[in-house]
Amino acid sequence: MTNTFDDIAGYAKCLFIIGSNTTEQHPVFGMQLRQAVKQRGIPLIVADPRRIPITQYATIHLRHKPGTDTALLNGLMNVLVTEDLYDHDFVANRTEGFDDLKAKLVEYTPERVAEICGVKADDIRRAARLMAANKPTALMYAMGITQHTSGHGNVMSCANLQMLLGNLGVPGGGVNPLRGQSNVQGACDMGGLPNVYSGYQNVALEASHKKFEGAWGVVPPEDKPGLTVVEMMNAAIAGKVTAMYVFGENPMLSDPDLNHVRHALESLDFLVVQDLFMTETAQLADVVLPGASFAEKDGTFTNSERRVQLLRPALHPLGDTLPDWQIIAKLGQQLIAAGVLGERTEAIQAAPHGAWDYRNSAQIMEEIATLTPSYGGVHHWRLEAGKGLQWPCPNDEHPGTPILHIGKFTRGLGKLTPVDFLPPVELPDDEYPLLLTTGRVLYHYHTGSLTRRAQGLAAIYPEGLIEMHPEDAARLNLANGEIVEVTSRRGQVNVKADVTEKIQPGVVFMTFHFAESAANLLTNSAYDPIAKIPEFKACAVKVTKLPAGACENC
Ligand SMILES: Nc1nc2c(c(=O)[nH]1)N[C@H]1C(S)=C(S)[C@@H](COP(=O)(O)OP(=O)(O)OC[C@H]3O[C@@H](n4cnc5c(=O)[nH]c(N)nc54)[C@H](O)[C@@H]3O)O[C@H]1N2
Ligand SMILES: Nc1nc2c(c(=O)[nH]1)N[C@H]1C(S)=C(S)[C@@H](COP(=O)(O)OP(=O)(O)OC[C@H]3O[C@@H](n4cnc5c(=O)[nH]c(N)nc54)[C@H](O)[C@@H]3O)O[C@H]1N2
Ligand SMILES: [Mo]
Repeated sequence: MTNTFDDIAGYAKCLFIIGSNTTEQHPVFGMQLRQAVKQRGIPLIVADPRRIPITQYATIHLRHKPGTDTALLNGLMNVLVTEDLYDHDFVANRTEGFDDLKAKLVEYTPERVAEICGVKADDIRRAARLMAANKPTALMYAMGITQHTSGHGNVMSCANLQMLLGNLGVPGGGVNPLRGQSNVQGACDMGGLPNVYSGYQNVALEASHKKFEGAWGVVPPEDKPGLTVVEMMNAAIAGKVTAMYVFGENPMLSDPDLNHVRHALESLDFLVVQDLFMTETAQLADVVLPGASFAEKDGTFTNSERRVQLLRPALHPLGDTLPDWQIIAKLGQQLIAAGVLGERTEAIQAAPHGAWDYRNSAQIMEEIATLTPSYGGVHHWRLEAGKGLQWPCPNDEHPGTPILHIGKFTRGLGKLTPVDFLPPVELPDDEYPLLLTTGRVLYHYHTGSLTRRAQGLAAIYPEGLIEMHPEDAARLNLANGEIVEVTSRRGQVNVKADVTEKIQPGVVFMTFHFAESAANLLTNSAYDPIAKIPEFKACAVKVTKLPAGACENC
């Protein structure tokens, strides 16, 4: 996020939520946003193909077709330019590329966009005018924007819109991707990505290569960034990846196209899974290592607003489990001791941070501060004292950075980039006539390995459902609660129908929480060429009603 939860809740004059089910998936921030609307009376615009809890507070709900976000955002910007409502000062002083963007926006008149997206042209005009009249607008997005083959273009379009409105570098504004897992921001910050070291230092740059080689004694070749998840699965099938170490993930339910994933994992010579539970993925493993949960360890979590916070254990690790870093450090030490690293062993042993002999997590944080400019001033002793620190925090005197891009962007001028609308790669046709989009509900977390063990949650939300509009259900002569078979080009599942007007005609929605009706048997592993994120939010399916009693296990 460029901004913070509190400055958005306190100072935004308008909210624009696109592709985020905020009150169900980020309930605390969702509540803050709802309060801002109710208590400060600010307008709320929601762009989401479904009616979700927060849409009941919306001034305008743009209920567009899944996968048409770039068209919608271009349409909003078309109105800002045509009606001369954009921020001339900001565009002139802080950005470049306006003429190119303007030339592209001409193609996206509200009428044309209305047709692509299935919304009213006048609603697009009203939404653009509301944002221009109530500055700043804070823009929030989540997986509804990113999980498309056009994901990076969608994100650039969000940035274009906020730059045209002059809403960056100010309290109450910003482009705010709501991060998902408790420490997904921290994992990315620490180089849990195939192309960067910690603090987004590019592996391809000689300077970062040298720096980390000096610190650790060994690093991967600089001209070879690693693979992303879908690429790894494809490489496993091609025999180019032969071993995998999976921890804190359950790809046998969470990755797209599960039949393909199973084939990939079964093609490996060696699979290690480190988890809290015997998950669907762990069942395929050669070795399972028992990790300890968040409640049993210390260290830090970095949240969505870039705030590094101290984590304190509430329990001792159960049984033989260990905090993940201790398992990894033991493995590191054993690899060195066993001599399997060959001629590199000496360089690793001689390097200042090569030995994997950390005493505690505070010492790891010191190594991070030494090697990572944006975390240079983050230490446990500082975190003990207060409410955490928001990066960039380059030195011990630095107070942290709540709002990014004040006065200047990292690259200097903000680049306005023309983006073409590209539809999802798979669209409904005669054979597969419905568009499936997938996501979550409040009561469950991802593959359910944690939440399906909680009796209370299982009682409230016991099984998977497919949301389907009454018009589509009528065509199948289907009543609420009946079982249907859902088929895509990749797989098939049986699931109970939730016939509801929350969803629009022609579109169906499933969660990926339930192994018994695993949505990812259906999804498409096609991915965005830049961000490499799979198209979880759009694929084509066919739904058929099963005769009563036809399904044994549902
Ligand atoms: N209770 C709960 N909370 C969670 C999680 C959980 O599993 N359970 N997971 C966490 C994680 S890791 C993440 S990433 C976040 C995800 O948080 P969100 O992204 O908010 O959750 P999703 O349900 O994936 O999808 C969000 C919205 O996108 C909409 N949508 C679908 N297709 C499109 C489209 O084409 N365009 C647009 N604009 N919208 C579309 C859906 O209708 C849905 O309302 O939640 C986090 N919080
Ligand atoms: N169809 C569809 N698929 C999706 C998505 C979607 O919207 N639609 N969303 C995608 C997104 S945004 C995400 S983030 C992924 C999530 O996908 P995953 O991360 O694979 O899902 P989780 O169920 O959260 O799996 C996490 C695993 O980590 C284990 N675990 C928890 N804490 C710890 C720990 O401290 N240490 C260790 N070692 N293990 C631990 C849990 O037991 C669990 O098995 O799913 C993706 N898949
Ligand atoms: Mo996520």
